[in-house]
Amino acid sequence: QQIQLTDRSILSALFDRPGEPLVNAIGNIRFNVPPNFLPTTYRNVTLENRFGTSPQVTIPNNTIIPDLSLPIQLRRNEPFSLFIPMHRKMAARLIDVLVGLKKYEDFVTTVVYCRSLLNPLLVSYAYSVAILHRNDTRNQALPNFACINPGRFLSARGIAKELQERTNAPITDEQRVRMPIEIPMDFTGTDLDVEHRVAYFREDVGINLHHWNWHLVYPFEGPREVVDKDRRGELFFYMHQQIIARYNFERLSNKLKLVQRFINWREPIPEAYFPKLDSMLASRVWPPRQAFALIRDIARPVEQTYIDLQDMERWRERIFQAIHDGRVQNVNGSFVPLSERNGIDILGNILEASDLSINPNLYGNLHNVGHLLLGFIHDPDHRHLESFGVIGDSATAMRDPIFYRWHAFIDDLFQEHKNTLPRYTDRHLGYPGITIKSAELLTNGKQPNILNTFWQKSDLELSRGLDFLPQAQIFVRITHLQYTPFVYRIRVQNSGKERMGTVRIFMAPHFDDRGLPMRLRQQRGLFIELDRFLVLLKSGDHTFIRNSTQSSVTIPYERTFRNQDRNQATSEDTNYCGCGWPQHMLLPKGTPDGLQADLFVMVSNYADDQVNQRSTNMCRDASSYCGVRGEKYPDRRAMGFPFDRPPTEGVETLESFKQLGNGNMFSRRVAIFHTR
Ligand code: CUO
Repeated sequence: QQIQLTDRSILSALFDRPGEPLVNAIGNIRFNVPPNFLPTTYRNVTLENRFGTSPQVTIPNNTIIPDLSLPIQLRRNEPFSLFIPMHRKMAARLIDVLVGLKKYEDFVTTVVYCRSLLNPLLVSYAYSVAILHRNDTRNQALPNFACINPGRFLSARGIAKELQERTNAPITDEQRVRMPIEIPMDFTGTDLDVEHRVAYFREDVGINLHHWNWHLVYPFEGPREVVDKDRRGELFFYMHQQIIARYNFERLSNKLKLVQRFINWREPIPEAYFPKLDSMLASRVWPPRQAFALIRDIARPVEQTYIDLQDMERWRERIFQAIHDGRVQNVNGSFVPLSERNGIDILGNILEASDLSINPNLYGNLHNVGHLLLGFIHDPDHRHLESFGVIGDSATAMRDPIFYRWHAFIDDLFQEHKNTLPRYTDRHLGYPGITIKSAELLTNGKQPNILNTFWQKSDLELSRGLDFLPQAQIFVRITHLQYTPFVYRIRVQNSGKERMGTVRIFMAPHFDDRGLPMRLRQQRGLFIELDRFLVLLKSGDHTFIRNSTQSSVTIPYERTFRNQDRNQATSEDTNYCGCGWPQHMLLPKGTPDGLQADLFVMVSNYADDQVNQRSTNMCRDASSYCGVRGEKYPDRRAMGFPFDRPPTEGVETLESFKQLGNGNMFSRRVAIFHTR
């Protein structure tokens, strides 16, 4: 059966089994391609009979492929990282080509060509970015990346070995692949390493998927229309700030100290990390980092990467200077103020750095290069022929404790800027006439304001990602944190006329790592956003009920653990958007005797929140951390409002903070219980 190039199933098939050659019928489609599309080894191979019944697509012999001479230089079995400047250029070029192709058919044929001849990690990245950003493909489903590239999320070699062993077991083929392969929770370490207590968070598949997807939606390189999104620099700040806040909440749930910023770059790093991941694509084991490793200058001819720690120190000084001056210098030498409105956005692009950096020569590439220095800590001059560690790839970076220490340092720079801004007053915080009478958290049949977490097992189906294994379904079973869904019940009084309000819900730990109640100055950095939504406020009293599963920071559970069997694809696939915090990780773990936390609810004045735009996008359920694809960020306030700035002089506690405004802010103590 012949299918047309325009057949949508081709887009999805091209993600499958990225390490297998085209002649193997990828994603059950046979690709009949011109000889120049194939590596020399396969040029004379005819399509095998075993794929005889699969649909076939033919790519004409005279197909013209755009100039890919740069990205094709990355060999197929080499690791790929966006943090390596040379790789970054290759990716930018490939994205440029794929997004720039006007005709849909040309796009597809070019991807088929890339799929066959270019580095599969580079291709799956650039191809995903292109799908998200082309007008003719932006509604196409992106597959769950953990399912097509399990090596970066799970121990893939362990899975392959387990399957192999089962080949000789006295069970049927059907049973063999259907029996889920259980991945133990503690597969990377023991609690002898205190940091391992929060490994379940760092190694969570959903959290790592969120981070990978976020960086796909907000690439820092590529054509202008791909990079230049509304408030992308600010979102870089906010999304990562929230990761640190959430991680700290998790640490307090496990009796660990708060994250220590990584500021003294010339001191050994006590935290070790042994990822136990292996990339089947790049045929390597991800290198570990020993305890007390030291970062050194990088000089690696293989990636043409040369970085001195001194450069980093200079960039840091210049950025601090600019923050304290309240202005940055652009390439023409003129000054641009770091204003209340968009200073944080300018700074985000400078720090990351993205292509939008106002002056890359002056301010460098601090955050990205940090990932690189840490990633090559075990082999800075390539004498051992080793590649980067997990911190060097956005799909794996969050597994390593150093990720949080590095980002806590980056966040500290952003806070340095926030400290220079005027404090919020009644005028910003209040909503005259609107009073919150009460706010409660209700879990079915339980005492109010008590939340519960527990361990849950879920399955992922990996047949699309395990190269050269049988085409049957393969399930792995993983154990992850989960919470019992709850509702917010919020009573609001409107003593004026009908209007709109934005409900903002946050939560923070009540006690610090010494067991003392937190001052707001410290606590404000630990507030995690739980939800944000609009309400219509008619005159009088209202009770709003909102489900925790509706949260504006999360994507539904099914998007993390969705069955990836192509035959069971649902219509939800067509507007699948992967960016968003996983629903199962909405709450921190808590403790067996109940972790004390402060719930904060605010109704802010919609007149100050409103963004004028007509919204059509279906892909908006995680807008707090991910924005809305193709639209402006749907909230005009500074991200993290009202906790993004330090409180005014004299306001020391959350209690006194909520006295500002006019009763439109509310807080109460809640507790999170964890059951084993
Ligand atoms: Cu997301 Cu450092 O930016 O990993």
